Amino acid sequence: MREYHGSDIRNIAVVGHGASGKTSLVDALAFVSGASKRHGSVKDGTALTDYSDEEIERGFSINLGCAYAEWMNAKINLIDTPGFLDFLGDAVAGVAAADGALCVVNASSGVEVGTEREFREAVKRKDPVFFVVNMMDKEHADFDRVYGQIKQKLTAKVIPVQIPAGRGSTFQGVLNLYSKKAHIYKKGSKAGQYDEVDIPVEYKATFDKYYQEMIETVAATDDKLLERYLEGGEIGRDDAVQAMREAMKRMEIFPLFCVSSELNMGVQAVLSTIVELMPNAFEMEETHAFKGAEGDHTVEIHANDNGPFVAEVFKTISEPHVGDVSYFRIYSGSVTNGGEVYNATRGHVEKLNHLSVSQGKERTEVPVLHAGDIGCVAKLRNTHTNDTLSTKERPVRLPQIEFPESLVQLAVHASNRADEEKLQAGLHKLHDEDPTFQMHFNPETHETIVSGLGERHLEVTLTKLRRKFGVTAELTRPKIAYRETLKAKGDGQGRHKKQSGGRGQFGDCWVRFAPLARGKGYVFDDQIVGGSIPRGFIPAVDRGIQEAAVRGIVAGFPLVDFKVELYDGSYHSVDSNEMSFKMAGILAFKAVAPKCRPVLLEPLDEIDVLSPDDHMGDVLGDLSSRRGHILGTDIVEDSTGATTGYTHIRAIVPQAELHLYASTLQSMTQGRATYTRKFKGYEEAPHDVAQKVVAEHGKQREEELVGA
Ligand SMILES: Nc1nc2c(ncn2[C@@H]2O[C@H](COP(=O)(O)OP(=O)(O)OP(=O)(O)O)[C@@H](O)[C@H]2O)c(=O)[nH]1
Ligand SMILES: [Mg+2]
Repeated sequence: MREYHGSDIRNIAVVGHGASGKTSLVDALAFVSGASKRHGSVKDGTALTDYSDEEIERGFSINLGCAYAEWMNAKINLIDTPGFLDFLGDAVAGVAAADGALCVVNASSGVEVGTEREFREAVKRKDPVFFVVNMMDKEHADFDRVYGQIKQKLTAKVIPVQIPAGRGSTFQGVLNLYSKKAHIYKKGSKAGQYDEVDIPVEYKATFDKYYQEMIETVAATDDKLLERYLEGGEIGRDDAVQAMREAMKRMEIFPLFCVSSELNMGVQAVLSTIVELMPNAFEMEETHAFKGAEGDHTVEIHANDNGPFVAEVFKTISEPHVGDVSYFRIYSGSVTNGGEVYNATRGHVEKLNHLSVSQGKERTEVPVLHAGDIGCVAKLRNTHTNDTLSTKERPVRLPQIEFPESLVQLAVHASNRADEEKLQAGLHKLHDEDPTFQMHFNPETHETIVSGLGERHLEVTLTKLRRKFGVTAELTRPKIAYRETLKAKGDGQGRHKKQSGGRGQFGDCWVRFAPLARGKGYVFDDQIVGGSIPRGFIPAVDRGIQEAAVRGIVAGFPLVDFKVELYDGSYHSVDSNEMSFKMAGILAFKAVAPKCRPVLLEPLDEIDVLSPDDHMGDVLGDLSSRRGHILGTDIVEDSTGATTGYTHIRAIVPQAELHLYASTLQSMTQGRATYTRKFKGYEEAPHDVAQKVVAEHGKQREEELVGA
């Protein structure tokens, strides 16, 4: 491969709903350009960017994949992203590493949840986007309908530039509004060979209608062109391309194309469009405002080859027999094969041995890579996703990619108890590879909790765990960390006396218990006067009570928020010792706590749901069926004060009712609502809930005893 500089590089993220044909399109683009020798297929498991075992087995993308095409003297880096929202993290990373996005829409199913979600990701980053209606060869393909949906649901600024000639089984080519030519594909051609002809008469009327619309839209973005247009002048191809290119950077135009990736039809025009309309790798410097941190001050990073080297790792994939492969985007400077760089995020030097570019799973070693390019390297010592690589002389840290929050939580257990340690190590590695997969240990329930973007995300992660680390594990519903507390005062005695042959044991204490406010924990108040219990034994009573409190009384959960007053007791000058007084404390707890109206406390989360207004009713209704308490709603406005069609709903909901809430919310709102949650505190559980927990816990206790 020849050496490319940023002005000849385009970095494009391919986004869209699941199964819209993104992976197939990336394969077609690389193949038609000649950069990839065979036309792979998702169905056969040979697509360029779906090469992991998990992807081949399931037939959809899980990891982002990098490929490239060389076209019109430019190198197009293509980042294929997964469409399923469970793997949104990789779509976000792909968009972050690119300078523009190509949003793929299925010609028969139209705009779907993932289309909307991923289009929004690209818009959020202020990158130019163009749409491609794919699968024009399929039954029920309907370009006009999809165009209408994009206009209505995504952006009114969409404008067709390439329209289909025929559809479904009669789809035979594309009409290009710029060149005013038709590409009619040769029947049976595998590589998308076509004849370039004048617009066939049967399409003339449609062509004229779309042409008029496009030229008016383009003219309206540029004062000079508009003037010329209004005076009846002609707007040539080059002028139209130039104006559209600039308008795209300002997000004033989103062009629309159509293709069939499977038949390689319309694909050449997409390649040319990427080169002609998308910004080169230097152009988005201003929009992305490359600023990084050096120590505690901010430094500007300029997109050129002469500056110091700065790159960001946007993806890590651990591959069998290879180890971790880090994919990075270079923002400034150049780097040579075998060169040393400095990981400023972690503070150590890394050597870039076998510096490569990747065409799917094939990696080709290159002598040098320049600013704006995307490269990869295997086996870095200690570098992870979101780390910045720079130089020792100028150790810069770039702002990190903001990954979506992981809200679906499940407990994980190794199927074989002996594998518990391997499980922990494996889960840590998987987190390094995928920041949206997280884990933590809940000391209260003694469970390892994994969180991700969806159930499927967690299932796939466990499949990886089995393949890579040989550990089989299961996912279960996490245990809820209930607690207990007291609702009334009470007092009584704990007396421990044992006489067995030699030296006896004796400890005796009198205590008063009283409830405390939520969150106050445990307070021990020593009121002993006159030495009825010697000073040295008092902490032992305290310890005994605390030990007993951890095991609770209602259903075996820790008892909290209560005060203990130790006000009297007695001792024996020979038989009393610390152990005896600790026992006395335990006995006092057992005697007094049950008299103080003990109750079950349940943990509550405060959640904030961002819901589309047309689903507000469903979301609110569902929250109340989950025993949610609505705190308030806030209409979301944009910067001009106009409504956005979204409302924040704030509510307090018991954790026990939030199991897999993210999935329900997604299906209830076609994936348009999102939510965040944070722990709020504990409240008394309603009677029926407490009864259920007590019954459940009793059963578990029995099982534990039988198993022991
Ligand atoms: N008929 C027809 N089928 C297509 C075309 N493009 C893709 N397909 C098929 O549609 C299915 C989905 O294609 P993919 O390329 O995997 O879609 P994707 O958008 O990458 O899907 P995710 O990775 O799940 O987001 C596959 O079975 C493809 O063979 C096309 O142009 N025409
Ligand atoms: Mg895919």
